[in-house]
Amino acid sequence: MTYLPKPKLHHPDLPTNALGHTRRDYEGAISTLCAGCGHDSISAAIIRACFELALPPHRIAKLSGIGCSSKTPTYFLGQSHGFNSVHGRMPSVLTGANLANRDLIYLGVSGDGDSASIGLGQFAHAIRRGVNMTYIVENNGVYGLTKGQFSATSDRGAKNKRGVANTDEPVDMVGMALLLGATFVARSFSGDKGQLVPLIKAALQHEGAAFIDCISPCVAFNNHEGSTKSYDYVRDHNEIANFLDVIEPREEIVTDQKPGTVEIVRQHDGSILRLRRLDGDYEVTDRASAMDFVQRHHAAGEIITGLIYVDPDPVDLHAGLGTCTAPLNTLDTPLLCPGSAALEKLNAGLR
Ligand SMILES: Cc1ncc(C[n+]2csc(CCOP(=O)(O)OP(=O)(O)O)c2C)c(N)n1
Ligand code: SF4
Ligand SMILES: [Mg+2]
Repeated sequence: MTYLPKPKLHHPDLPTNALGHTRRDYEGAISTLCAGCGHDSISAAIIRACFELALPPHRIAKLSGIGCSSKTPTYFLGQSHGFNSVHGRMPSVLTGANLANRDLIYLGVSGDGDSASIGLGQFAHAIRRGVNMTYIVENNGVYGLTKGQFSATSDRGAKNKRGVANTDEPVDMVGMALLLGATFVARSFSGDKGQLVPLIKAALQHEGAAFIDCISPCVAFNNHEGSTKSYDYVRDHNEIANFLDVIEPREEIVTDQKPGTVEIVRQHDGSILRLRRLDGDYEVTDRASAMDFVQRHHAAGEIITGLIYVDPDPVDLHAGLGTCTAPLNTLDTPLLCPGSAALEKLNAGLR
C-alpha cells in the first residue's frame, strides 16, 4: 500500500490561521519514506510555511517528477492540486500549467537526480524563462529511490556506501540558478527548519522564478562517513550567510541590529524581507557578487546557506510574453473565437 490517509481527528485547541485552518489542514497522507529521511523535514517545513502564510490550499498547485523527493507532495497539502509527472519533466509541465492558469501558486518539488541529472535541461529553461514558481530541489547527492547511485550533485571524491569515490565534478544548483537568471536563490538544510521555513515563505511570495536548493540527507544510502551530504558533514561545513524574517506588509519593521548587519528588501507583493547578516559583506540584490561569494566559499569547502540572491522587482514569464491576465479556462467562446473579421485584422498585422 503506498497511500495511507491520516486520521482526520485532531485536538480542538490547535491554533488556527487567518483562514481558520489548522496546521493539519495543510498535511497530506502518512509518509512512506525511510524514518529520518531529510525529505520528510522539508515536507513539514512546507506545511508550516503555507499554514503561517494562510494560503488557501485550493490555490496551490504542487508538481513533481520521479524519486523519493518527488513522492513527497503526497505527504503535504492534501487539499491542493497535484501532478506527479515523468522523471525530469516537472519544469515543463509546471510551465504549461502556469501559462494556462496564472492565478494558482506553483510549487515544484524535485530531486537532485530529477533536476540536475535527467532534468537539467528542463530545470534550466524553466528558470531562465522566469516562470513564477517556488522550485525546491531536495538534494541528497544520490538517486535514493533507485538505491543510491551518485547523482550529478555528488561532489568529486565523495564516497558511496561501499567506499567507492565519485570521479565527476558536481553540478552546483545554486550556481546554475544564479547564472540562469533566477530572481530568488537560496540554499538551506532539511535539519534547520528555523532557516528553511522563512525561506519557503519568502519564495512563495516572490513573483518570479524562486529556487531553493535544500540539502536533505538520504539516511539509507548517503549518510555515512565520506559522504558530503550526510547530516554530520553538512552540520560541520554549514556557513550560514544570513537569517531571514518575512514581514507581512501591515507589520512594523523593528530592528535592534547594528547598521550594516541588517538588510531590508521589499518584494514586489509588498512583503518585506529582513535579513540579519552573519557572513558576507555583499549585497543580496547584487547577482554578480552573490555568485562570487558562493564560489569563494565553495572553494574553501564550505556550504553557504541562507538567502543568497533576490531581485525585488522580478519580471516573470507572463510579463515577458504579454499574456492575458485571466486563466484560460475562464475565457468564454466570443473571446476565444472572435470571428473572421478579428482573424483577418490579426493576419494583416503580421504581413
Ligand atoms: C525516464 C526514467 N529514467 C530513469 C528512471 C529511474 N529512476 C527513478 S527515480 C530515479 C532517481 C531519483 O533521484 P532523485 O531525483 O535524486 O530523487 P531521490 O530519490 O534521491 O529523492 C531514477 C533514475 C525513471 N523512473 N524514469
Ligand atoms: S531511500 Fe533515501 S531518499 Fe529515499 S526515502 Fe529512504 S532515506 Fe529518503
Ligand atoms: Mg536524490
